[in-house]
Amino acid sequence: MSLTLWTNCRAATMQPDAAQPYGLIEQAALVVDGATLHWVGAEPELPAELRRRCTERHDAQGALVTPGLIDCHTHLVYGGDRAEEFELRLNGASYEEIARRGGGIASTVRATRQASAEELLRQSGARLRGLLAEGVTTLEIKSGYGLALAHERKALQVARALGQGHPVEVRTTFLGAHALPPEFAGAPDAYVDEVLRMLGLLHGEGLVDAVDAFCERIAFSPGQVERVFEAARQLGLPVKLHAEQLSDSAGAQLAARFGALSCDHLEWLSEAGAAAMAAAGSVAVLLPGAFYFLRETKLPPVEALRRHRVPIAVSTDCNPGTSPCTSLLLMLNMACTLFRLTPEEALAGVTRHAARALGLRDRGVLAAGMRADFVLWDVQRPAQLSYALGANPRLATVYRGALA
Ligand code: DI6
Ligand code: FE
Repeated sequence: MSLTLWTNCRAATMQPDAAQPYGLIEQAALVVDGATLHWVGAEPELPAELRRRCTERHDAQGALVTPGLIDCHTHLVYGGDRAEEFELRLNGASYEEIARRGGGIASTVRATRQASAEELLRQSGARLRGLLAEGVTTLEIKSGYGLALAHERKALQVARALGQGHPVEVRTTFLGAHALPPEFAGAPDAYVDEVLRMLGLLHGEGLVDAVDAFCERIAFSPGQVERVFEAARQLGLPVKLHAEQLSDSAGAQLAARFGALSCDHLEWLSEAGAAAMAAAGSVAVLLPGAFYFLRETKLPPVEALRRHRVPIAVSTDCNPGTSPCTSLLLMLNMACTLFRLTPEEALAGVTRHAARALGLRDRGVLAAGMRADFVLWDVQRPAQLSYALGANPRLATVYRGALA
């Protein structure tokens, strides 16, 4: 067994219930065994016998170490962009108006269908590398811009290929119920039938880790979402939901009934919705990039989430229409400035709670037995990660035990 020792660092372990904020350990040492953390603690407490067994040693030169960042909600794989729509909005059109006129998601669906797998891989790879440059080691990628079997398959295959070609673990989510494709205009229930058929086939091909839907006036009704969730349950797949982004449809309560991993957006979440999420153990994924980009004014009910002890995650929502963003560090800042999360809550939101939002129990904190995914930062204190706008103090990423 070959062990690797990292010393001369401060570690924000993000361990819950730790005595120090951020689970901070001064003068920390980490011992890595293959792809797993074997020991994490204060260096003076490192057993001499364990130190002797470390055949490889790294001096972190005073860096701050955090768990690898986890971006738990992205639509990273899509064709084209929506800069033109951005311009329209700045000339007075609203997001909902553009969507009703066949723009919005529908225009990205056209571009995504036109793009070959190679082209999608190229365009999405550039975005992925933006995230990796800031220390992301796990990310979720949703389909939902194909909206037809061949194109949903293509997007999910590209997502898998991105994971294979980069030092990152990609979790795929089938979001067939994202928007109504033109072929099914006026026939949403028939499209939901098609969503169920696609889900069965794509799951059979090993392309689906979870199932999501967009529950909204401009998308799918709670009744339609429920059919998708029933199908997911039959297949043993976890669900999550784009809920209460533009209005309150009680999507959170619906998702909670299916034990959802997370409910995402949540600007219009009610007290009852927060209570239902708490009872179901669902994570609240806040997406400040979309809030900012749409210039929303209705804030997610952070106080209610805290009161109900709903874990809060933070993510980019990387997508062409409402959050063309490949910076999770910027989202930390926005979660603090716009939503008033504390820097500690924000960092937990892209580590421990983001892992939970993906149903992953082997990462998101630095502790023995967890995956050896961690980031070395050139900062003194963890709050600097959410404080700066546009800085990238990452020094190095260790992914599954190896320098990435
Ligand atoms: N909510 C969003 O913010 C994105 N999808 C969703 O369900 C927007 C997608 C887009 O406009 O392309
Ligand atoms: Fe989204």
